[in-house]
Amino acid sequence: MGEDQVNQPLKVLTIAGSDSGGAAGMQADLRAWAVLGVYGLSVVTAVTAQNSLAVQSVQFMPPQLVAAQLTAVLSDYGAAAAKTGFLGRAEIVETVAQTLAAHAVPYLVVDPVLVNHQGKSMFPAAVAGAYRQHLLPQATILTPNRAEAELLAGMPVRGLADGETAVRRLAELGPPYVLLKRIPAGERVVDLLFDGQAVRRLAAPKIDTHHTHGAGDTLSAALCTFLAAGAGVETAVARARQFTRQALQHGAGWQMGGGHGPVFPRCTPWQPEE
Ligand code: PXL
Repeated sequence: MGEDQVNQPLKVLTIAGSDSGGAAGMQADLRAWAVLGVYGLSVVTAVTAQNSLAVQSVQFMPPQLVAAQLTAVLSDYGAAAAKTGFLGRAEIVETVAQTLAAHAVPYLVVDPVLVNHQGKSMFPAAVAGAYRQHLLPQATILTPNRAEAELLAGMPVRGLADGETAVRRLAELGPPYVLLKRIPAGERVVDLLFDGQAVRRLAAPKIDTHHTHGAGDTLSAALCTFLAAGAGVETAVARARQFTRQALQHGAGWQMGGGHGPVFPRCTPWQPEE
């Protein structure tokens, strides 16, 4: 995928944090994009010092530097689609929303990184407020996990019935599509896709692994690619879920570090020419 008629690659943009451990954040996005054969632009919002056990330290970029990176790439390359990941500061969320609004990016995937994999809120409450007020009105699709949906919709999501209410509430904040990920349902996990009319239940078997670091990033990066390439949202979501499932299966066999290991999309190894 990725080459268009005028011989240039499909360009996609991530607005995300750096994960020194290489599992999540922009490293996950750029890796997914290399495997999918598209050209990744990357605006860094924060640098994290982290490994498989914990995020140990974070330094946020000044909002003006985030805006300068965005303007630099969008005024020259442009992007067929963009995604946001780790933004973490209300001022950064607002700056990203304002700067994106000044450029025509056809699709925006908002992966609201707000809660860590232990279910703890990562940032001050004002950050979720900034998403609601500034960024969600511009999103094509919002991809929260259960805890992030609870925070943004302001309601508990105990199961599928709550989830169906939450996706409708979230869509009222702006995004025409909402993908609420990973609601446990017996032996399966269910993603809910709301398209403004109906909620679709997308079930998959649980994959038995602790190595899920970067799964959400990989899913939203893949989704961004398929939207950029012109797939409809439903098809793009189906392909992104499949891509992520394969990356989870691939990473499940690895033991890297002492904790929560990475997902890793499968790719064909490079071969030297004969
Ligand atoms: O997986 C969410 C995520 C994204 N980006 C960065 C992160 C995390 C989770 O900790 O650190 C930089």
